[in-house]
Amino acid sequence: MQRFREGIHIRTMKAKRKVEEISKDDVQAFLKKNAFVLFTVGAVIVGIVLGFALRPYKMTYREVKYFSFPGELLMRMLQMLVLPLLISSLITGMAALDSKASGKMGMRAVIYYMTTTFIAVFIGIIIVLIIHPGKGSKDEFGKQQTIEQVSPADAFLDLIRNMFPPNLVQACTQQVMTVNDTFFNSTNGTQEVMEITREEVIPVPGQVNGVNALGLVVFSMCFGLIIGNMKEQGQLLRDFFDSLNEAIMRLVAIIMWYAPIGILFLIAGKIVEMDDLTQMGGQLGMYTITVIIGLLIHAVLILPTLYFVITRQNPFLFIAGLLQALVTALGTSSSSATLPVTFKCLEENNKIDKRITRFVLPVGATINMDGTALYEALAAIFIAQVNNMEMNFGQIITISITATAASIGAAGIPQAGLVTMVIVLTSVGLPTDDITLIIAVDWFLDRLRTTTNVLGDSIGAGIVEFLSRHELHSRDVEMGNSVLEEKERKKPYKLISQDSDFENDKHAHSESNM
Ligand code: 7O9
Repeated sequence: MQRFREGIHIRTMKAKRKVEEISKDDVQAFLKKNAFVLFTVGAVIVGIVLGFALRPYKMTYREVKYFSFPGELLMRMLQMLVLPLLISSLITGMAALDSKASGKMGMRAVIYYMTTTFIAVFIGIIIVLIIHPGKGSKDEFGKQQTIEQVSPADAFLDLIRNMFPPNLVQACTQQVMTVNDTFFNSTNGTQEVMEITREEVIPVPGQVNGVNALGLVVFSMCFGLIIGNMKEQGQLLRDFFDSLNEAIMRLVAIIMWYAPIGILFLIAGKIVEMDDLTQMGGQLGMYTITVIIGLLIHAVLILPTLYFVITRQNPFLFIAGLLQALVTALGTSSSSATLPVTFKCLEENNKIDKRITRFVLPVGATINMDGTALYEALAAIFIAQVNNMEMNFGQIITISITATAASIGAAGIPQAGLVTMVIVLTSVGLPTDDITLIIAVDWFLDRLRTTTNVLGDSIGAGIVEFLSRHELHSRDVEMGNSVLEEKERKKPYKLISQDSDFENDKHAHSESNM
């Protein structure tokens, strides 16, 4: 008996030492593996501290611009990669699937986008009605500028026009935007001296700078689908775009080393530049808080719950893998510039199948903007509250539909930020000039909604992968084992390994209890 007890004692001591050793190694491995993430998160903190520390020095605008130059460089590098990445990933993503599988997957993605966007709008409306940040009058705000009117019909037609770019090279740099022009209408044009009788404002096609993402997405998807069905004849093109995609992803890996520095300066520069916080009136402050709460509910409660309910995996482990992308979104306030980092995080940290990310992420970055939808609906009702206008049920429904449409169409509507807001307001007869009331805090809220947008796209990729696992698997079997091998090399989800640790712990306990 005595010996038996000693034996147990020695065994537990050994086990304890082993646990200690493992945890030490684990910490080191953890640090090594997560150095990137720690750098990036550290960059945000240092950026905020540095920004506030430099505020008392009252830098001039020129100095601030020089100061945030390293951040500007990061933006330029990321944007440099977006175009080739978007095109190559969509083409290879579509080519890797047969039309039936891609149709099914596309359906799932679209259903996910629609559901989450509607939920986001709903949260925005509920939260702004509950908190009611627009109490009081408009006099609290300073004087207003006027906002140019836009015709919703023209914006909608531009959206459709942008889907079909007549010149693909131009689509990489410009979008069409219909502008109003004055047209002199003469009744008797045949006479030599024209008599001007009537002045009419007519829409004429114009161009504005900016990537026509929608046009490129439509083209790349069709092109990918075609070369996917071309059998041997399409092999060359498939290999070409596959290789292009791989090369761009390697460039992303290099640029990500620079990302923490860039993000630090982007954030610090913005904090130095911003207006005095104390000037922000009570209503505007309440409005900011309302938006933050709405976005938080969507990002921390709704999306993770949806992920958990569908995949039965820990959503917060999934989000932890995305941290770098989320921080980049916060720093750049552009979900398209974040796209390269989102790809890297999902494919490498979360082990999402490449066929899914290549197909779901670019489309998501273009049409799925939960944060933007939530924001536009919330802002419209806030403006109604500031004007002491009661919105009836019908008007609220109108706002939710236009806000959803605005978030879907944003990438296809030129100069979307303002234009979509104007459309939402005009749809229910709210004064559009009041957009200037909220412009003061827009730069800040833009960052938060961009983070929500990126999170929505990424969780979408996770959910679509889970729902499409059977099709992906049968495709693997069909294509032989080359892809399968790669898949098997994948580490299992962290949750699973944690579960098994838990199992081991349980065994250890039951053993020592014996
Ligand atoms: C936010 F697919 C890509 F990556 F190539 C792509 C390129 C450009 C995707 C989208 C775009 C694009 O132009 N997007 C766009 C987004 C254009 C105008 C407005 C917005 C809305 O932006 C969000 C917001 O303001 O709420 C946010 N800043 O997610 O980037």
